[in-house]
Amino acid sequence: MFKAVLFDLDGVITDTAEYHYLAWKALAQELDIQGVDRKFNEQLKGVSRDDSLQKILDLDNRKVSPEEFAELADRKNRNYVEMIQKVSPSDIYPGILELLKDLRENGIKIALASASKNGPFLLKQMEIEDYFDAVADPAKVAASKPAPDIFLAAADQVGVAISDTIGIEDAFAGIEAIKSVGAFPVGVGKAEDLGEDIHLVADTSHLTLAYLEDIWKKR
Ligand code: B16
Ligand code: MG
Repeated sequence: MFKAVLFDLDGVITDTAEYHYLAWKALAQELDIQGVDRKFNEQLKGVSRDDSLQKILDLDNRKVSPEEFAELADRKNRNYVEMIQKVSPSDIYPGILELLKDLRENGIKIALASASKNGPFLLKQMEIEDYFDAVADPAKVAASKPAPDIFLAAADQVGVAISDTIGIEDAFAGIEAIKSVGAFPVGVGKAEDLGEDIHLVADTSHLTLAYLEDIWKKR
């Protein structure tokens, strides 16, 4: 049986993926850069703040100084942080709290493998930080998703071999990261965004311990 579950945050535990999208869209509008729509946004999911900004600037071949780049990233984050102040336990996606409880009762380790530097704040807002045996720090890993570093760090922090873990993700970049190191991926979303070759759930209400045990056995 698997020994740990490595959770993505934005788009898996709660709907902050939407706030990231709205904050990037607002920034792009201020910069008069076209093309930050929902389809393009799929490319930003799971991608670090700086890499996301670079992808947006590249849409318009826009070149900015390092100082301006830092200011833009900071501006987006300030807007995003304002949006997430009201996040509360009622924003936890369906089924996630039950899954956290069941994992804990069954001695399965729980770790956060989010690219977001706002992850610890959000866990606190949702009052679920005590369920997490470890929170990997995205500021300390060399490369962001689709590199596997954050998942490797999360598995390492709970003392479980990566091959004994399930990684749950809503982003293509995250699924790539999980696959590349032999963890077992479960996607939240659509095959057209995440691929045909992995187990997918349409929404988190299907993410029960029984479901994870079942697909693990059949892998
Ligand atoms: P921050 P995840 C990712 O979180 C988001 O999907 C992505 O849109 C965001 O740019 C990234 O975190 C960095 O977030 O700006 O808050 O540090 O999906 O890996 O939980
Ligand atoms: Mg995500």
